[in-house]
Amino acid sequence: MNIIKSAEFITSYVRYGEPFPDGLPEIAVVGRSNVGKSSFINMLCGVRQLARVSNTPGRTRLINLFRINGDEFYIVDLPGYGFQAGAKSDTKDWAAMIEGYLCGSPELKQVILLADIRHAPTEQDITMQKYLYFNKIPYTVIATKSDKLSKMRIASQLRELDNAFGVGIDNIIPVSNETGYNKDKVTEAIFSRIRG
Ligand SMILES: Nc1nc2c(ncn2[C@@H]2O[C@H](COP(=O)(O)OP(=O)(O)O)[C@@H](O)[C@H]2O)c(=O)[nH]1
Ligand SMILES: [Mg+2]
Repeated sequence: MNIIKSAEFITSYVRYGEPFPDGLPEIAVVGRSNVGKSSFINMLCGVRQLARVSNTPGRTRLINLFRINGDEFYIVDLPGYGFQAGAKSDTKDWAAMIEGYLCGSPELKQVILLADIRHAPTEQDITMQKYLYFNKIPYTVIATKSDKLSKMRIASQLRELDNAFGVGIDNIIPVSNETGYNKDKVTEAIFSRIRG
């Protein structure tokens, strides 16, 4: 059965230096600050406070590692981008850290790129998507906060996101981290990468 039965916070890293222990497959979550990364991980794992849901954007500048189903795979929570309060050098450090991980990890199976369904993607979202595409890193676009829109608005915003990302509308999954909408679909997508 493709189901997340247990999830455990392992540790945080200031930078990606060497591969994570045990060589488990990895699923990484990226997106701008406040898009709902922590909430998404909590929703997916069914644990309310697993990843700290922060109300202060930009606070989480660490790579957080979660181990799923005992020793089946890792979820890697990458620091969010797009927070302007930091110094320029912070942005550079951030890029080096993320790129170091995305191109350096031998076990990375899939990146989950989160976008807020209510807004057009930012320049950084597009940069990230292109980076994944050109580096041939498998990725899925997931649109958070769908509970804030009507069914009709969800459909039109998905078209909008597809226009910007160009991944095909069927490849963007709308979710709600509040209600758990499409949790099954996302879980399937993850397990098909881990076990497929
Ligand atoms: N309504 C709604 N709020 C959400 C959803 N996902 C996240 N949020 C809220 O958005 C804010 C930022 O979420 P967080 O998970 O900390 O984002 P992160 O910075 O990407 O880790 C919090 O106030 C969350 O409660 C969602 O799917 N629906
Ligand atoms: Mg977070």
